[in-house]
Amino acid sequence: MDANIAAAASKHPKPIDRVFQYGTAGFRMKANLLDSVVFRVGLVAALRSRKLGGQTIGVMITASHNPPEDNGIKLVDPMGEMLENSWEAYSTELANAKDEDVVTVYRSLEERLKINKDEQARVIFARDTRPSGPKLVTALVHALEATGTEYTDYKLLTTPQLHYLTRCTNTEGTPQSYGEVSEKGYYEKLAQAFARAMKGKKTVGPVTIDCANGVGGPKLAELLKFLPKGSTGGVEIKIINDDVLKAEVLNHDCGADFVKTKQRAPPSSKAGNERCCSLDGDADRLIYYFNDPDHGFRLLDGDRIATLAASFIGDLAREAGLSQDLKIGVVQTAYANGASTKYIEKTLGLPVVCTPTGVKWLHHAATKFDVGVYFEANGHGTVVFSQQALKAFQTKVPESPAQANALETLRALTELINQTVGDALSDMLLVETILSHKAWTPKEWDLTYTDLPNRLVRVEVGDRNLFKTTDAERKLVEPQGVQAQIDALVAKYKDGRSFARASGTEDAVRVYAEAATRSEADDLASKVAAVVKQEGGVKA
Ligand code: G16
Repeated sequence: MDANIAAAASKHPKPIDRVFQYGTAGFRMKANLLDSVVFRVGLVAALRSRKLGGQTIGVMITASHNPPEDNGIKLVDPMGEMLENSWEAYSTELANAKDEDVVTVYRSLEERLKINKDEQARVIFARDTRPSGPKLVTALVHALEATGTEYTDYKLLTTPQLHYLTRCTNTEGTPQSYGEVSEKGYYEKLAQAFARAMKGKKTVGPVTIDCANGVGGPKLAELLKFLPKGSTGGVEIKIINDDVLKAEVLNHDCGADFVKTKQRAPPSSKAGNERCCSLDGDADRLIYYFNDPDHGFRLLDGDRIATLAASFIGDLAREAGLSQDLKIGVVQTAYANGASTKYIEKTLGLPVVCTPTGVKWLHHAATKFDVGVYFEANGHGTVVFSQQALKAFQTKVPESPAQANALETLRALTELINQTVGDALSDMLLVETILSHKAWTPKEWDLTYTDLPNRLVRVEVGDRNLFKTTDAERKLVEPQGVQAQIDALVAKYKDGRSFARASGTEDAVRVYAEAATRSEADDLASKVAAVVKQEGGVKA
């Protein structure tokens, strides 16, 4: 096998002088630099599967919200979660090995991690619609074949579909079975759960969905075939930005990242005051918005989806007589609007936990609750239910028809929500369900609390790795003295808050600022950005 790996590795040489790092969501960069990385991640996937007794590992080739010329790769653990943290370092180690050392590092990891050489490795994989995908798949397949790994190529999928299939594959035929192991099984599960959750309810008017010209477009079109039709229980969906043939339009002037960072609707969106939402390039993020006749563009971001879901599930748990038995909590990051955190703690009366950016951190923290609602402000998130919660929903004997209804809706939600990872399609159906139950237009949703004006700025610096944070990324420890400068700026603004952190998916530092007024938030953001720019070194 060593000779096979060495021969295959020689077809995928590492670019000299490049240092790779497993970031917020795997490896991401210009696609033309990724060939060797993908090959080596394939080797890691084989090792990980064998370490876990031959359980199936998922591999997703995508750069999500990044521009079309980028690509990326990430690994999915057997239950559909992000790769265990310690393995990120092993992936980075193998990705950076010299070409001639690939086999040695592979064997050394096998040795150090006490991996059984005879265990059969299993991997499933998929990719988004980027033109670089097929070539990268070839590199991945070379690694899987050189290591004798059994694999299934699911071709084009959204990232959350790949997470779903990974969990289904590993739980098939067990009491924890997560669903049928097929793309069709995914649509059927979501559609059936939606029909149950919507029983007797109806959505108000259509929802326009911007698919970022990514893989979410064709997959949403497929999902529509399975969704209930008609005025009761159905949802009228208008799809826009679903062109996957023109590579250059992916995430361009559209998509969840565009809407969130620019704080405006995609120029292609013609919707008036009705509900609109945007997915990102691999359909794991969701952002809602609408045009308020009185106040113009209104953004309903990940914080809003979290508060909507937490309040709805909290109400259902109360109606079902389960509120004493279940610990419900919300997980956010430093990007969460201060007003949302206050609303969750003070109005909803629920605890909030803050973690660093990256779904892996939020997901982990959410599993500490019976109902853990986690969303990043950028629209990436989901809800996870503990075994105790699932059992309670199944076994609680209702004492009234209202309790029976609440329990049935809770059970339907556990099926509707993709508990493996944030899933824009599943989250969209969740939001539609909740708005229908509450008979809310987006305006009523928007009125639950008032966001503090905020601004997110992307700052290109010489070396983003100079920026090191602590306290869930809310404070900089390096470069020295920069945090003091930020603190001094923040102190000048009413309700001011700001932080800077290196992106894990782009070569940039992100600066977030919020304050009592729009002009103050903008002013604070640009001043902090200027400090970051000045301290960020000069590009080599
Ligand atoms: C990925 C991660 C998210 C993260 C985002 C931006 O999203 O999965 O958790 O919020 O990157 O991360 P950063 O600020 O470090 O660049 P996606 O949708 O691009 O996969």
